[in-house]
Amino acid sequence: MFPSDEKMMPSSYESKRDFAIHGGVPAFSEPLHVGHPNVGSREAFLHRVNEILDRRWLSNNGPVVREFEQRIADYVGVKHCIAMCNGTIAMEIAIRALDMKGEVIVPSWTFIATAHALSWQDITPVFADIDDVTHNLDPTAVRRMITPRTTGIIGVHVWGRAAPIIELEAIAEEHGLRLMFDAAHAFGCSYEGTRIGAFGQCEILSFHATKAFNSMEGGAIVTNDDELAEKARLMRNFGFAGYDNVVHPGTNGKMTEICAAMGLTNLDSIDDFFDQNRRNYETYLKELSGLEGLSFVHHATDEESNYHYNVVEVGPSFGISRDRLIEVLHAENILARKYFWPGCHGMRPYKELYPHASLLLPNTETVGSRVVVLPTGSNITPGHASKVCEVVRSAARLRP
Ligand code: T4K
Repeated sequence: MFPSDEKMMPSSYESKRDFAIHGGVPAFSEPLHVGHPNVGSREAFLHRVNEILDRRWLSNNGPVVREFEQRIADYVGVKHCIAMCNGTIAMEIAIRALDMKGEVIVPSWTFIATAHALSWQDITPVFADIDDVTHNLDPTAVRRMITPRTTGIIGVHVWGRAAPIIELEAIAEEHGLRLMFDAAHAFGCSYEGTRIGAFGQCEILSFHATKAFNSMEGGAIVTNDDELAEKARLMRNFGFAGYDNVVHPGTNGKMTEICAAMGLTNLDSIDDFFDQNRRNYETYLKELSGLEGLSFVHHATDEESNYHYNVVEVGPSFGISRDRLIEVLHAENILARKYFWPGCHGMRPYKELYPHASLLLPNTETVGSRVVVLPTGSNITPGHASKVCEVVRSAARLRP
């Protein structure tokens, strides 16, 4: 099913150090992406699409969306999955359904959507610092940011590793705050043996094309709370509770049948996707460990993981700077990313709100200046990953 490793035998690249950035030939003729989509059986997908077209039911809670919701709820192990058109809308609806307002504490070290989902609804995202090893929220920093206006916390399971769930639950309980999780990275990951998706009052999933598991575009709210699920379902469809009867302010958050068909198709191949990701992760880990100045952000070994993010930190003792390494990798057609540099607090809408936020976010600042995310996915083999490692090792010997 996957491209053969043989096509990507180790080259003499390292010994020659013929960097494309210096006019040499790129290590890869085609770009290697961080988010190249995983695609399951084409036949199964097209079969589903034909059925959808025959049925002429394309959206508005159709049968494929309902099947998809059931399969996701079963997979995650929750009572309810409310499928949405994307993860951002799912988060906006969850925030509103939970009646968050005023200030909500989030990490700055997350994709901008987490902060935007709040500010889009006139709620102030208050950024708390992260743990510099896991890159997840630091509970002590969260406590420091609580004010009388705080109504909630959104924890993010960054890179698929669980946020400090127990500690955040304790803080939420102590201060009477709502708690939800942004699990956009963590589909298929677990925390103390329980699949992520079942924690807090609800969790948000993203099935964007670039995720380990995708429905092209898509997202969901997953929860065990019946009332919240019902409210979110109404809000997803303009607040309609039947013909001519609107009972909530709402929006259009509906998933299409075609997206659900893609989701069902990919769900059938999910073990293959995660296995391939794990093999790539293990290759990166083995071949880059011990390289001076470079450290790996590990996936939890005692938990389930989708192994979708291969994250390294480039420290001061690495041969070249993080940004120079990215330049070298891009020149070699390895489209590594600096996700989420410079952090939400460094992006214009929030920088203007909190010009001095960096003083309160020292770990976010340090991590943000060091992270490089390396390519993976079902069209990248351990052979490719190995060659990427050769480039990284050679780049370490370049001088600024
Ligand atoms: N919370 C968190 C923590 C998130 O990470 C995200 C989304 C959300 C919430 C919101 O969920 P959604 O509303 O998106 O469902 C991507 C995604 O657009 C975004 O979904 C994702 N996080 C974020 C981390 O990454 P970009 O800016 O990296 O996309 P782009 O176009 O640069 O693509 C990335 C790489 O993938 C490129 O090398 C090209 C390649 N690619 C991309 C697409 C879409 C392909 O090869 N094929 C494709 O179809 O944002």
